[in-house]
Amino acid sequence: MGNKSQLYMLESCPFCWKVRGLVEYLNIPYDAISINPRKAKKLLPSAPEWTKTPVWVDEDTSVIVDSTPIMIHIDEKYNQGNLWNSDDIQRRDEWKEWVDTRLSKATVPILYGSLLSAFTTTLRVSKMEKFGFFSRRIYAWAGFIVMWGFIARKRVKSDGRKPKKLWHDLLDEFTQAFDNKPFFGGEKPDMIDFLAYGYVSSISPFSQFKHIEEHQPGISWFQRMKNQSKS
Ligand SMILES: N[C@@H](CCC(=O)N[C@@H](CS)C(=O)NCC(=O)O)C(=O)O
Repeated sequence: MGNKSQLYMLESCPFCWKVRGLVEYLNIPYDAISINPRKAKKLLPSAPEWTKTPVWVDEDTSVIVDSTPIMIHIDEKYNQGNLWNSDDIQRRDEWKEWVDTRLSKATVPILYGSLLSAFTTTLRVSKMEKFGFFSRRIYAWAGFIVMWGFIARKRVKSDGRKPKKLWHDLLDEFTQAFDNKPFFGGEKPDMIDFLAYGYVSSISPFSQFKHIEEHQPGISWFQRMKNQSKS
């Protein structure tokens, strides 16, 4: 018997949600290893060169890092590259870039963009992650100041839009690229759908997801993606 693949991850990490959505859709057996965020540098098999989550350890023990390359690897190895292959490489590559820069940068503003949302998010994250006894409490009570004050506030200010408006604009742009089909990939989702699905689903444990639910074409696509994973 070969080894089972492993995903080193954090529960609240959007990049980990990307990989999880894909492996669940493809029904690949794997062990999810949630790490203590403060111990990533010690616990990740890719450290010290790469100390970010997710890290994928394949059944043949090769270590792959960075969410999109991990997903392309998994698709190639377990799914004959069916999701990443495309008749229009230029469209695919442009949208990969768009999703991994525009959507990836929009998760922090919606989760931490005001003092209140930063507070509720940090409290929830402190419960989701495998912190130690003291660091859980420190994170819950001090983390929101850091996330809001040093990271999110600057991003919201430089964008100029309220986080909800930002997300609605992005979801407009994304769903309009479907050309009246149910998915970016057409009748079936492709890799671009899964990259985007990861970022959107990472917001789903938080109350701010209500802003996403108010975007009709966006949430309809999200539900279709969710149903795909179940079938
Ligand atoms: N480009 C990477 C980004 C991964 C990333 O930034 N992960 C965060 C957690 S959500 C992290 O590990 N941050 C710790 C650090 O930057 O040292 C990917 O797509 O996997």
